[in-house]
Amino acid sequence: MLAHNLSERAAHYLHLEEQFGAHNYHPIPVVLERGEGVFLYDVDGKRYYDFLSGYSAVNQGHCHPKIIDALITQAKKLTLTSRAFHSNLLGEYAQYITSYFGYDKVLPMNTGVEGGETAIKLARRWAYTKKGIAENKAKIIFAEGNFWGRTLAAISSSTDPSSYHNFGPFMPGFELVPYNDLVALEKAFQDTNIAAFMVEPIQGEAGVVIPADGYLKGVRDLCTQYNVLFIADEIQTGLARTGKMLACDHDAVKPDILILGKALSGGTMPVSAVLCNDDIMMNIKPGEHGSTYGGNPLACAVAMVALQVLKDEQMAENAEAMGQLLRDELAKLQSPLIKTIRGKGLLNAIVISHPNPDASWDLCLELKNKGLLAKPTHGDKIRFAPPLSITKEQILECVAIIGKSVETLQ
Ligand code: IF1
Repeated sequence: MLAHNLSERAAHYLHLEEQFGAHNYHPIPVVLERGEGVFLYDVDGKRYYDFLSGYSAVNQGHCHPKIIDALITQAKKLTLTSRAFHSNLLGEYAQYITSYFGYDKVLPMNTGVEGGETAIKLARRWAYTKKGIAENKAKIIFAEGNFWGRTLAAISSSTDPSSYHNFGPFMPGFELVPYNDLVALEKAFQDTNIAAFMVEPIQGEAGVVIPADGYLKGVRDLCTQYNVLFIADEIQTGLARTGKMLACDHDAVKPDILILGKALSGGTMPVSAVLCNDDIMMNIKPGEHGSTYGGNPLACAVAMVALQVLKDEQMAENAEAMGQLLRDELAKLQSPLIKTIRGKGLLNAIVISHPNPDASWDLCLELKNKGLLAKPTHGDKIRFAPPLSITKEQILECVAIIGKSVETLQ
């Protein structure tokens, strides 16, 4: 069943996708062909505000000129050497990013989930070689409601059946505690075989779930006290999205292992990175971990510019200010349809209150008709996460679109 009120051109592309592509997504019925800054344009030239930003991979705005220039320039020169040989850019990038975030070393990967897998392998290896946990006994703790990707290890820690059902058997050595619960975490740390606690500073997929002030500080202190590694998954919350360069910065805590992805390339190609100090990183020896594309010169060139743009254009500060404005203006709508407004910086979500279970989907269709693209997550929540370059006038225009759309639904 294809979506209604689509143009011939759009329907044509949808049919192709429907017939020849796996049905592993249920997209909003819109066919996009161009992006620029905060805007996306469909195949008929209609303009939309992008309120998803590629799940926070496009923090710098679509096709940022400086990032694209870096991509094109390097692509004409050298794209991939493999790690069988050195490249000039890997060393330059490694120095740049480790100095940017304050860690001894970086292990470059591609997708976010590869970053998570790498962080877990580093933590297990540290547990055996440094903490003295018996071989194959190391445990990693995750928070209920976590999401860190789609690999078999990632879904082994999931509490969402749509992520793990009928994909078993699962990875052993993973345990769960409630999110935002320091008492439960300390109880779990009584087990001397715990290698690490891997956690998102704000749970994105769960619907922008923000822990209590001080939670991350509590995690940091407990991990230090019990000699457990604090792994922060900042793949979605990092890189200025929540109003600070890292979401951990809100609590002024420094994780032992930092995982970055998504906007690390400004939405141009998969680039992820795992940062930590030598006492953790140097336990993996040559030939014990890697990837074909990890640390490729093209990714290094793009990532350095993507990171520099965040600072040069003060995107964290803008995310802080524009996020506050967005939440304040949404509250002024006083719509009975909007039960909750929550977020930090420009990672926000509304929770819809309506008897019709399809209300959040219908609202996203209405938003699309009025020129704003967003998508529900977990039923009644709609994530509002535009690129961090958005201006005050654009925020106000988007709130007007949201206001008109909720009125239509009411
Ligand atoms: C999908 C969700 C978001 C992530 C965090 C690691 C990864 C992700 C905090 C893995 C990826 C993406 C995956 C994509 C949709 C999107 C998503 F809805 F799935 F959960 F953003 F919230 N850590 N999130 O959010 O990074 O391997 O994808 O590069 O799988 O549908 P990846």
